[in-house]
Amino acid sequence: MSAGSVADVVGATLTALGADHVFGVVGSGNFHVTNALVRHGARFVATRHEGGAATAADAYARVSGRAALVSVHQGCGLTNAMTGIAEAAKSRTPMLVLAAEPAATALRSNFRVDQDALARAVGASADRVHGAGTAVADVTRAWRTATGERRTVLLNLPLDVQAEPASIVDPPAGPAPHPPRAADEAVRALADLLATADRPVFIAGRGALDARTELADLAAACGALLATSAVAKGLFAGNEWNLDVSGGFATPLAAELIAAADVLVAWGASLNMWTTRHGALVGAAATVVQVDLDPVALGAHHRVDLGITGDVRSSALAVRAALPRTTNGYHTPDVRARLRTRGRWRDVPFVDDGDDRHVDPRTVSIALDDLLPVSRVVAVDSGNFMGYPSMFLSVPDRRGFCFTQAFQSIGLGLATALGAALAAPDRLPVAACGDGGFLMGIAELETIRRLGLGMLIVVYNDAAYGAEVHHFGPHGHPLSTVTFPETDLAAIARGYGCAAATVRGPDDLAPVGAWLAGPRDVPMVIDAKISPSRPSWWLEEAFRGH
Ligand SMILES: Cc1ncc(C[n+]2csc(CCOP(=O)(O)OP(=O)(O)O)c2C)c(N)n1
Ligand SMILES: [Mg+2]
Repeated sequence: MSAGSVADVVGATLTALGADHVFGVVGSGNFHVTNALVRHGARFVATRHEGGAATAADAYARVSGRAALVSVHQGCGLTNAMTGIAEAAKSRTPMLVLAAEPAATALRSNFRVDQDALARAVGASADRVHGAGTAVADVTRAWRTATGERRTVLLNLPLDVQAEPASIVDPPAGPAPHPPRAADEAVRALADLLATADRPVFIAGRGALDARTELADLAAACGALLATSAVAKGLFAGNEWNLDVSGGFATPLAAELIAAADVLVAWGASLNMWTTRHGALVGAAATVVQVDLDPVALGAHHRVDLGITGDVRSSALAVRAALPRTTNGYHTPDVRARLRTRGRWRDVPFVDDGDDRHVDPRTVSIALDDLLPVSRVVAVDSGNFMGYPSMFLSVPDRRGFCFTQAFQSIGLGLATALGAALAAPDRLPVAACGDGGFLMGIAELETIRRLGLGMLIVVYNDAAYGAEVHHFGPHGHPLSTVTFPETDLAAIARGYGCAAATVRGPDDLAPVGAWLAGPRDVPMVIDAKISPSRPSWWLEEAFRGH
């Protein structure tokens, strides 16, 4: 036990609970608590915008599997972070946002906003450190809500409370809760279904990220093909029965095989409009099963014939043990041969759209896929371009892809790649952005450069909000609000101290090869001037959902 202020206690307690990274922008209100975290061993990453801090923390948590912290100033620090907090909350990212708060008595403070209401409005929960006597318990409760319930939690730190003298004590040891396994009848029902299925397909989502082995073993025993939702891309990489992503990014072959399934099992996946292409990937006669920890998730987006509440890993193990017999199901020589020859997007022939001023976005993506080391983590911003990196850049495993798109916000790509890079320092971080998203989030280019991260940033530059151009252009609407003059992003990147290249054809990627071969102590930005003529079918899905 040692003495300090409540701010010290917050820092000491969080690091004792396991927090190791904190992202933020420091002002007077969160100065002491951030320094306390650093003093107790956490790494502080100073971003240039609180929105970047929240998104980088979210991505760090997703790729590392450990809860992350955000530290912001009262009022405006928090409002700046709100988009990233909304994304994290929608994605059930375990994240704790430490926000200073005006004292309850400071009614006229410039910084006063209803911070609790802000958090709740975007699906995060709100809590508070109430005083010196409860500080350890308050922090521990917020941390457990974030990690145990996979919630994004705002922890308000009133300025007067932070300054109170308090004692640092160890947080109480928590119980180690056992994840709930599916009920025996449900396990038997699913085992019987799979034992008689001719064409079973599994779609694994965020809730299945720790269950690759168990799901692959079960799939081997019942002949199931393996697909994922977009956020879980990479989970089954290397498995010969992997279909990759189900939904808008699915290859024609994957879409055909999924739509022909007679039993479709969603494991920790919500079967939303993206994953099912508005239901088009689910055959009318298919028996649909959903396994999810959260009973409220069952059937929330799509018809479900058998809904099972349970943790994916233990449920998959139990179903495997209960299988009355093993079958080949969908694992036929014909399917194997087709997957080998047409299993990837790059196997699908296309006519190159490029000209002497523009590169086809598919061509540049495929060229990069060949050039970049396999050990990579790919982060993708939002926009018309987003399918190209998601479909043409392969990823080695589930930690190789970070997709912060639950809120469909543009501008999160760079910060996502920042958090992912810190969580996977052994890999090449790749940020894929549109020109709009890149310029919106560009504050973090300075952070990435300052930290010396060897990140490759690929900007699919069509000098436009291409999503809007392609959506409204064909109907004859004026487009001057969504088109821009050409911007020399390579020159801007060099101004930040980055390496850079302007790419109008695959040959212009030569400097990337040189950069890859070097020390990679500065990031590299590729300004890929892409052919703008092509609308993307995955975005049409989005507009149908509006
Ligand atoms: C924060 C936010 N503002 C606006 C939008 C609407 N929006 C969706 S895509 C898009 C254009 C993005 O442009 P860019 O990053 O260049 O990608 P492109 O569509 O051109 O490929 C916009 C403005 C959004 N999704 N998020
Ligand atoms: Mg654009």
